[in-house]
Amino acid sequence: MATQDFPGNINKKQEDLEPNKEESSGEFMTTNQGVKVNDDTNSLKVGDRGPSLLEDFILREKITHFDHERIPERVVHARGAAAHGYFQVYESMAKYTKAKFLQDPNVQTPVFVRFSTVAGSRGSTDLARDVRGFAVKFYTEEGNFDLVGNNMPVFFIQDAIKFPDLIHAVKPEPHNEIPQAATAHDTFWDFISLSPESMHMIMWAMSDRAIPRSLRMMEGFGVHTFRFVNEEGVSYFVKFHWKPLLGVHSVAWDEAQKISGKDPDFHRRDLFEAIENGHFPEFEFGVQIVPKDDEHKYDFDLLDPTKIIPEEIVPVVRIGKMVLNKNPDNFFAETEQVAFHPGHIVPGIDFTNDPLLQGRLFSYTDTQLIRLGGPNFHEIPINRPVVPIHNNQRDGYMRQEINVGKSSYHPNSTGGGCPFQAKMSEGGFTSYPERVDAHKVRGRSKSFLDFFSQAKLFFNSQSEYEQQHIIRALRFELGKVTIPAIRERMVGLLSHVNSRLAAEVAAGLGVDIDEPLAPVNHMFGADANTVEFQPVEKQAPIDNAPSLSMANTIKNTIKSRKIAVLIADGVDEAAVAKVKAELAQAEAQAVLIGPRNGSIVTSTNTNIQADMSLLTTASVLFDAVYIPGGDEHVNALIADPDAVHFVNEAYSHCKPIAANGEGITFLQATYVGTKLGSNSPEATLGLVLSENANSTFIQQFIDAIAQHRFWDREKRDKVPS
Ligand code: HDD
Repeated sequence: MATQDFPGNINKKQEDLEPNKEESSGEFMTTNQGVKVNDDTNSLKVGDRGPSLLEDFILREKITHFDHERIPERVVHARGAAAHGYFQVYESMAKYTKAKFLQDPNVQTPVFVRFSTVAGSRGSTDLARDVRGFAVKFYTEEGNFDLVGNNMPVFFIQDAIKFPDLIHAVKPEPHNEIPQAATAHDTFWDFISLSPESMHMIMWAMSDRAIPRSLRMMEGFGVHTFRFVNEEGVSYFVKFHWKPLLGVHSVAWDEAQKISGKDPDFHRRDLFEAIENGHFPEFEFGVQIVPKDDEHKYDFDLLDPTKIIPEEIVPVVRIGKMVLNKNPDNFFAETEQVAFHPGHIVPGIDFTNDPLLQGRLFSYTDTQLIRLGGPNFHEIPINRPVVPIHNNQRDGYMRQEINVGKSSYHPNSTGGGCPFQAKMSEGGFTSYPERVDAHKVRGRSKSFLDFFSQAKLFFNSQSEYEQQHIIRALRFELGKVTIPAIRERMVGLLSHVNSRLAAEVAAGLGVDIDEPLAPVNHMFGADANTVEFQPVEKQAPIDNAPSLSMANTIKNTIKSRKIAVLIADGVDEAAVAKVKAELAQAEAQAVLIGPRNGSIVTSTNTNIQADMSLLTTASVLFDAVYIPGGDEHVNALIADPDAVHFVNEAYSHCKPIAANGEGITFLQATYVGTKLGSNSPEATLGLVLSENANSTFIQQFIDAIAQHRFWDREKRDKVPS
């Protein structure tokens, strides 16, 4: 039985939030005590020009509330955007887990998902080179399950005790609070250069995965190995994945930096607008399942969060789908106050002994206590489960619940023994009875000492252009490091991943690689420099994992893509209308960009409206560009340096560009013109030209947009942009 009918955007969580919503339309203004206010713009004074009176409770209340509006931002993942939606399993997973939300394909479980960057402050840019948080709160019939993951499947460190150090190193430097939302600085790379265990994650973070085109176009990962437990008590290891149905796509680094200036809210806006336009983000939920007895079957440790299980070894089975179909009503109340915790699990799911996960289990409640101000943060509407809460916890700041009766302890007889404990058969959570028999040690397992084999596997699995992007990212990042020894140590570490990678990065940095430094391992305490705790050189069991390359992602849709159409007076209206309509058919959005806002007079003397002007937008905010025909229009574009720049920049970021009729003459006047007729196949990739804006031309353009980018153009040259 379905918990809710989803059409109409109402699910159980939405209904639960409803009583807390406030809508002022048609209402009188009141104080917080409900007293109607007759003047909200003048304080109470002694005469018109006299001092304000302390008795002005309206003034005092308003200013006091304002003074206390801010709460601490999250210590990491401060910048984020979120959405509501639902999750539905494709078929029962009873064989592996008893978790109720994974049993019935007819049940839709409400979710709230928050995407984030890690390092920047709340007001920082969306397009920082950074890991993206991917946190999902499932409001299940058995309580809340939070899957607090990232868009990369591994992590920088193996033990939570290093997390404060990692974050201190990546955050702006403490003496001058520079740089904001960036890893390209001394302290981050100093830490990394002394932490060889980070090398696999560094490959991901330097890849284009760190600069997604959209929050809707990135994968998500639970990172740690978790457990499934079925009704019989049999346990399986499980890795969680989210697979976006729009594919995994990124922007160029130069583009990311420019978007950060032109629209620092780019990802947040993209998510919000997509949902408002009915292009609901969809992610399939995937699991990699490993039977308990196979725990030691692999050449890496399942408990090591710097390792993946390659999909080529254990396939990802897609078991359900999440659809995000409603924007929050209020950013602060929902997106800011939502409190995730990897320790929020439900029967059928359990932890493993991954030392990073174990530390996280402490950190998340602790952080909410300071961030949200006390132990009752679970009562904030966005955080409360859709099932009732009954226990003997009481009081504390801002308590909302009015617990009735005189018993607040267990066992009791005054309350008839209630609330009762639930047996496992009644749904009571029972931890998986893993047997652990060992000495207490402050140390790390030697099975965690292979730091390079999966970094190698990742680099080797990338396409040529992706490898080049990693090399350039490292040149950029390390090029901003001011201490030569840090760069040298990094080149030393890179040489353990791939010699060409190290050589090319070194060449860009002017580092002599004849003698790369051996990896220094400062991570393992007193034992670090003993022979037995040195990094182990291993070969991954496979040389290449195609699933790791974004070149192999889905490229069959242009749904929700934004296409710039450059127009000026004299534009061919029929062409604009036809292209716009056919792009809309393919669920993409054409945005008309004029030399000014407002009406543009077409070649047939009609008027069309420019959606934006060249002053208010930029090519970096679009996926592709189209230049229609029209003599006068083309002459105007040729004479407009901003229009020429728009196209040059789109070309340099390898985007599809289409032109028809006189639009081609305009292209000839840009840098792209030097490529037209070129016999280099790469140079003209993604250029779609035709005399007429007929359907074949438009289909070719659509096919080109679906390809996302023509990165091979970069092989030829780099355009000034
Ligand atoms: Fe964390 C927030 C993901 C390791 C301590 N983390 C936070 C968020 C995400 C992650 C997505 C934002 C949640 C939101 O949107 O509110 N964190 C991860 C992943 C990790 C990881 C995938 C490794 C696999 N985190 C990690 C460690 C620690 C923390 C090892 C501490 C020992 N993380 C926190 C935190 C945050 C947080 C300080 C800040 C705000 C919050 O929790 O609610 O407790």
